[in-house]
Amino acid sequence: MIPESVSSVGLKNTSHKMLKMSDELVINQTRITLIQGDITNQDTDAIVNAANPSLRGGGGVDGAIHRAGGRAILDECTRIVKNQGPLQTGKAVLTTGGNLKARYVIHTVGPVWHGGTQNEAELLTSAYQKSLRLATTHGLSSISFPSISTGAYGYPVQEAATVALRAVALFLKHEPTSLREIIFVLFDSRTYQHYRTALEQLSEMV
Ligand code: AR6
Repeated sequence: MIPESVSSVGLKNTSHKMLKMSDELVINQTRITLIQGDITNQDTDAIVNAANPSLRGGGGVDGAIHRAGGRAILDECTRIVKNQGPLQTGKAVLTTGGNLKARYVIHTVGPVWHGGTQNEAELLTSAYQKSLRLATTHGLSSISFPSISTGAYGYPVQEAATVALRAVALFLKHEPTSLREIIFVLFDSRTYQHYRTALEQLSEMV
């Protein structure tokens, strides 16, 4: 279920400039792009990690980021959890990118899928928007996202793609940002296709 705040209604009647393209959408001065690939190879200012509250690393994209980025990321994550406790679902924190091409990693925790009964769409929206706010606070111009929650956390990809892209579109419509480039790096072709369909639907709505 999509919450009212990210429903299509929120994106209509806009005077902001939006351009429609196949796997990109420009909202105001920021381009959203979809690609298939491995996020650890991205050279955007930040890449986003689909972490868990312990910030100790794990499987999936989290494991790949810690392996490629090295010990400096884990050390900073450990300090953060020591100071402020486990990272709550829907929140985000920033660390160094260590050995990655990206200067920073933004760690966020998406919701575990419980059939849509536990505010999953709101929490997923929050994970994306808190990450975008943090990037803006640091004056970053580019960021890459994975498909948060759709691996180990079990969020159905079709629904997650719609929520993710609407969350980003609403952020760009309503909040000033230093970001000019937002790239979704989708690991497999099935996930990429679902995001493409969701982007096309979003483009028709705006
Ligand atoms: N680049 C881009 N996407 C990737 C990569 C990669 N290198 N590797 C995997 N994916 P998941 P979640 C995709 O499970 O569902 C971890 O153990 C993957 O195919 O990484 O939010 C954490 O520690 C899928 O499409 O994240 C947490 O405990 C997407 O990334 C838990 O998993 C997300 O899958 C978080 O689960």
